[in-house]
Amino acid sequence: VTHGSTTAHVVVDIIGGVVGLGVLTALCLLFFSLISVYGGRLSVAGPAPDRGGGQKDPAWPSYLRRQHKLDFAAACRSSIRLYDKAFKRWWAKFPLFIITWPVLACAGIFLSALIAVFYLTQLAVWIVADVSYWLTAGAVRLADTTYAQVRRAQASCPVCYEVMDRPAYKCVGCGALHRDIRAGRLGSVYRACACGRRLPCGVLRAAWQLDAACQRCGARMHRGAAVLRDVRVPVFGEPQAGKTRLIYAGFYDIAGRANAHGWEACFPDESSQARADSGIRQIISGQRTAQTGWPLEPALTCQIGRGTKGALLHAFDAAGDRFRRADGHDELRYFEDGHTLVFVVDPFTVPGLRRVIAAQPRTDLINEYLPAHPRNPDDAYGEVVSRLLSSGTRTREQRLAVVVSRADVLLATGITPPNGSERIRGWLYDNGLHNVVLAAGREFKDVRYFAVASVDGTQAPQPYAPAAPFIWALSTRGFNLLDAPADPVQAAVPVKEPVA
Ligand SMILES: Nc1nc2c(ncn2[C@@H]2O[C@H](COP(=O)(O)OP(=O)(O)O)[C@@H](O)[C@H]2O)c(=O)[nH]1
Ligand SMILES: [Mg+2]
Ligand SMILES: [Zn+2]
Ligand SMILES: [Zn+2]
Repeated sequence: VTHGSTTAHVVVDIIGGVVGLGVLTALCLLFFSLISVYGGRLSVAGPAPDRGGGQKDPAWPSYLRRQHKLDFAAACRSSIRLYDKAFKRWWAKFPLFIITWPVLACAGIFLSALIAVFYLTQLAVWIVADVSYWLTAGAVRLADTTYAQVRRAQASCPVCYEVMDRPAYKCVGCGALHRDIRAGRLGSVYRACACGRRLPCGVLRAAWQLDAACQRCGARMHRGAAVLRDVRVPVFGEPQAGKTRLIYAGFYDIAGRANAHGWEACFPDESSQARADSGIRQIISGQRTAQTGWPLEPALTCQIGRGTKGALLHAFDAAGDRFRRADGHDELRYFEDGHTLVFVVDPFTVPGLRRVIAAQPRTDLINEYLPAHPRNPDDAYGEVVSRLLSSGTRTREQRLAVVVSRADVLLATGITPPNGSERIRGWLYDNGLHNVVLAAGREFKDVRYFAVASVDGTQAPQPYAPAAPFIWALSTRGFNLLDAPADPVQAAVPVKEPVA
């Protein structure tokens, strides 16, 4: 107190000192508690990991959902605890409390004020952050939903044939399954797995960055499943009709055409790759395809193109003998979700053709291909389709490709299969396949007829390319492999008058 100062000045100075001290104390307490909360996260003992009631995915909900509230409460609690402790120190006891308690009381007021300011600030931050969180999450979700709707995107399990809107995804860190990877309360752009690993949100990104697993059986699914177009083609027909060979030759042909048009084509899983390798080797070398039954699982899958422009083409070989087993119900599962069913007809079992060929002088070729006791394909068709219908398959929503195999052998015996769906249909009808022709038109949404030679696509006699039924199946799902005008797909070109 300098000379000349008045009593009023002294009072002001004392009040100023006390207030300043209080502010400093409160600030220190607050900073200390903040550091203890956020620095080590040690004092956040209370807040347990919030899995977000009802959420099955092993991920932490976004910080903005609940954790921020818990952290705020913890910060307040620890600063109040520190403040409380101050009253138990020696300098707060008799007789010093006469000085320290007023100081502490002031500090308490400032502490409350600071907590209030802190609350308002974090509330404002939270509101802004939450709004932008939901805007981002909404955008990511919308992109997913729009894509799925527009592209009718689905994913199918190569092992159990389950078809799902989106697969589950495995965490890169701990392998835990995330069943709903879409943006939501667990994350907008990224989510944190329970193990701490950051995973992308939304199918459009997860499909390429994470390993997909079947929602039903957990089997590994193809990379890009649910973003790539999923085209499912069950192939059925009598034993020896030519199903297996059609699939190999067709896929080989598809891959060749894809490459010629600048698409990449591959067999995206080991099992498909291994079987395609041996199957295609037989096609190229012109050998007969092995008689061994093709194990039903998994499907043979070919990927054409990449990213959002690509497609996965799955062919299911429904070995004929399995069909007749009474207990074979589960083996028909993949028919239910098939887009285009392929019914393979051995022309040497078609009554009319058979009569013509049998009347010819015997050659080795005829001896080899003319079965002694053929079953009429009409019966095979009826058996399968009635079973499908009785098991609840909605065939009216599916397409059917009726494929006459062995066009190359027919040509060698002097019979030229007609060209074009309508003509093949008439030809089969005239040769005794009334049931197939009439029933198929009633039972399926759309029926196309093909004649194919299941041989190396580059050597297939035109227009009997084995890829044709698959190209049609792809095109009905919006994937057009061939844009070239001179495309040899029989079904895709309108029926023209025969060239003289
Ligand atoms: N030349 C020729 N042979 C075929 C054709 N389709 C099938 N085969 C042969 O017919 C036999 C039975 O074919 P496969 O595909 O195993 O019949 P699946 O029992 O229906 O699977 C095999 O020896 C094949 O090589 C074809 O289009 N042309
Ligand atoms: Mg077979
Ligand atoms: Zn994890
Ligand atoms: Zn599965």
